[in-house]
Order: sequence, then C-alpha cells, then structure tokens
Amino acid sequence: MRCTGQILHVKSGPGKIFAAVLAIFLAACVDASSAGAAPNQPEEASIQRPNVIIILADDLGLGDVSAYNSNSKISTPNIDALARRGILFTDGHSGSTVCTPSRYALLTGEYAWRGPLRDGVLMPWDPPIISPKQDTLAELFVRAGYETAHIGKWHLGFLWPWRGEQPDRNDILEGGWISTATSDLFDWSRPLLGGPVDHGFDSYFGDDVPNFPPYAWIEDDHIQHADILTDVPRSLLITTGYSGGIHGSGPGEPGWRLDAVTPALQQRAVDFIRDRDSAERPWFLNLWLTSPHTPIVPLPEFDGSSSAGTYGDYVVQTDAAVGAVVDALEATGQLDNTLIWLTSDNGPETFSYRLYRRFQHDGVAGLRGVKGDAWEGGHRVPFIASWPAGGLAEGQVEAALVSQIDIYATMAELLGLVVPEGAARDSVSLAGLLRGKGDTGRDALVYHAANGNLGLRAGNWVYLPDGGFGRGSGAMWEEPQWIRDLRGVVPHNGTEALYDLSDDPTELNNVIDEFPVVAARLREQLDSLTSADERMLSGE
Ligand SMILES: [Ca+2]
Repeated sequence: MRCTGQILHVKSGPGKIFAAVLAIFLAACVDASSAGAAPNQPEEASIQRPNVIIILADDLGLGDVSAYNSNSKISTPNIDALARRGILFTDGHSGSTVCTPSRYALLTGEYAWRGPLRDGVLMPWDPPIISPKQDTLAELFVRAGYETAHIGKWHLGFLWPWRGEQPDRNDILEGGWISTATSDLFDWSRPLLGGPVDHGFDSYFGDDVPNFPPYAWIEDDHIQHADILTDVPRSLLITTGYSGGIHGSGPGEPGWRLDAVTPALQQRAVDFIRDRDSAERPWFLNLWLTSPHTPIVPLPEFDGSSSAGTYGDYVVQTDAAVGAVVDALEATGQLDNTLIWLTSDNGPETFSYRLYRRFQHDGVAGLRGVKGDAWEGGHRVPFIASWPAGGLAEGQVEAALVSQIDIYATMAELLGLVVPEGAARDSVSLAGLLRGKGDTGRDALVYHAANGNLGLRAGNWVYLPDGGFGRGSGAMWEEPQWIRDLRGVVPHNGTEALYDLSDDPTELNNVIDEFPVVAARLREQLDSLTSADERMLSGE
C-alpha cells in the first residue's frame, strides 16, 4: 500500500490550453495489489485536463441509434456525428439492465449487486443506496479540481423531508410501486439529503425520476418551488403523453407538464456550457437525460420525425438534445477539449417488441432480449467516446468489451489520480484503449439482470446460470413467441445457458450441452467473482 501526494502539470481551459501547476494533496491511499482500477500513476509530467460530459440516455436501445443500426426507422444524426468525431464501441455495456443499479455502477465503479439493491429499481420515496462512505466519480473529479454538475435523472434515492418519522413503505406505496403519499406529509422547506450534492456534485438540477412524485424541480438539495407544491392527480399527468409507468398521484408543482422535462434539462445543460465559456477551471457535467424512457412525451415539433411512432419521435428529440449540447460546446470553443461519453443506462423497454412488429424497427439491432434481461439486448447499449484534443481516434469502430463501470478508472488514469483504497473495485481503465495503445478491453464482465440474476461474459462466451430472461412475470414482460420464431431461437429445455457470441451474436442457440467443460469453467469463475465474500464490501 502506498499513500502519495502529487504535483501535476495540467493543461486545461476551453479551447485554449494553458500550463498550470496544480497541487493535489491526496489523502487517499491505494493498495497496488487490489483488483480493479489500474495504479493510475501519471506517466508524463503533463496531464491534459479536458472538460468531461457524460450524456446518459434512459432506455435508449442499441438499435434506436442509426449509427448502430443501418435499418433503423429512427434517424439520430447528432449521435451519429458524435461517433464520427470519436470512437464507437460495438460491445459497450451498462452496469446493469435497469435504471437504479446501472447508475449506481457508473457512479461508483462497482457492480451494483455488491450493494444494497440486488434486484429491481428504487421506488418513490426510497432512501439513497450509495453509502456516504463510498467514493463516486464526481468525488474523483472534485479531487482533480473540477467543477462538477449533475443535471437530469437521479433515481439513486434521497432522504426525503418527512414531517415526522419516515412512514412504513407499505403505508405510502400501493402494490409496492404506486405512491399514495400526499404533500402534507413533507416539510418541503427542508433539504433533500443523500442526493447528488452529497455525493460530490457541486450542483444539481433535475426532477429525480419523471414518472415518480414529487413532480417538481429539485435545485441542489431543495425543491425549487417548495412554497407552491400541491398534490397533482395522476389523471392530470397522463393527459400529457403516453401514460406508461406513472407511479401515482402525489406532491408536485401545479400545472406540471411531463413534456417540459426533456426541454428543460437540455436548456439547463446548454446554459451550463455557455456560462463556462471563459472558465479556467475544467468541469464535469453528468447529464442524465430522462428520455426516451416513459412517459413518452415528444414535443409537437417532433411529431412524425421518425418512422417508429411516438417513441421514435422521442428518440429523435433525445438526439436533438445531444445536438444542442454539442452545438453549445462548439459555439463556445470548448468542443475539441471536451471528452464526451454518450451511452444509455440499459436496453430498450419491453414495448420495443411491439415497435418491431408495427414499424419493423429493431431497437436492439439484432440482439436478443430487452431492458431487464441478461441477454445482450438488456445491457449492450450505445457507447461512444469523443475527445479530439485528447488524441482519441476519430471515426473508429471498436469491438473491445467495455462497460460504463470502467469510466471511473479511465478518468482516474487520464487525470493522473490515485484511486482511494477499496473504491471502484470493478472498474478497469480504458485509457489505453481510448488512445489506441493496443489495449483490448475487459477479459470478463458480470451481467446483472433486473430480477437479480447474474451471468458472466468471458471472451466470446456468455454464461447465464438462470437463463437470459430477467423481468417480472406476466405476458407484458416476457419474450414473445413470435420474436423467438422470427429470430430463429433454437428450442432448449434447460434454463442454464451458454452462448458463443462469435458464432451466435443473437444468442439463439444454447450450447451448454455441447460445451460442458467451458460451462464448468465459467460457472466456477462466476461463482468466485460473486461469492458471498465478494458482496457488500463497499455499501456496508
Ligand atoms: Ca433506464
């Protein structure tokens, strides 16, 4: 173990690079023998410090982006242009297959199944799942001297300002997911603790989860218009768009419009970038868009902009938001020295099957499964990195296995920072890969379905001990027989599955009976990686 302080010569600044000396006194120590992040000692005296944006779309499928799907019925010119300016990863994965655990993994550099939430997502009024002791990506940037901002969805929990004790969950959630809490139960003048500003972000603007109450803006750690909060009926909300997934009536701003959320987040991001036109401090903007997740609420100007219905139109609006962010960077001379990550928190929603049937739009671009599933369609997502001034290739298509969990270690290495002991233990630096130094990405990745099922990717093999389906029960969630027939799934009686992606990228043919030795090796590797000793190491 070693504990170090460093003096780094840094380059930074929007469109202009200046030399500076930044003293970073790191109280942290690193155990060089620990698994996970690379040692991250800077090799050069001079470290580039770009501005950094993570644009995380919500439920955007691989095949929803035209750069990944030549037959897409949705055109995404702005995301495609970003890929032409950078590296398009074709085997990039979200940390899990639904919102909360994916976001946990991205921010902590740790598999979500190690933490307190093993399956599903947080529901309205749930408390935070990132421990106050855990290090986050935002805190990494803070230690590098960055300004940090989070805009958009959070979905990692708050300590809500109850007037009394926090009620029993069953008393405020009908059926486990419909909120029945009313505004009088809260003191909205008090702060919301445990959110972004308590995990390393200097500022926050967003509405936590658009389909959850409160239907209101949160600024830093306060409800923005606390004095006007009332109880908004669910029936009023569902008149503004596709109703899916609205988790109950509840506290909100009078006249709240779900279709105003995406434009507001876009505008706040653009304003943030423009306001840093002449900033000498580099910044990190974590922009977690709430689209194209339900409620599907594109603005009228996007009506008919795709050939995949209202959902497709909402994806087009999502792409336009990406374009607005890039335009703001370009207009302020910050584009070349901004590292942009563009990705999605999981695969497309189950209604992606219906879109396939109705519009012949394949939201998973030929993969099997959708959001929630352990099959590739659940978590292989759009994954793009662009940073022209940082020496990243432009227009490169990269097939290496990478995950959002790796962003933490990658940024630590690029910024020359030491990773605190025990932090980001599942994060693997992609810095060499980004800069074309011959790295080959991850050897293995543990997959995590929405129902908590785990699986292992190792090389081209995928081992799924509990099968690929990862959602709840009922016809609404299941893989329809017609898509199995259409894709050509080979019937197999067992649940335990082994697929060879090099030969079978759609995971049609479970070959576990043909390759028992491979299956045994992967079973042992997965057991070792996910044993009880490996769980709950950071979140306790
Ligand atoms: Ca999601």
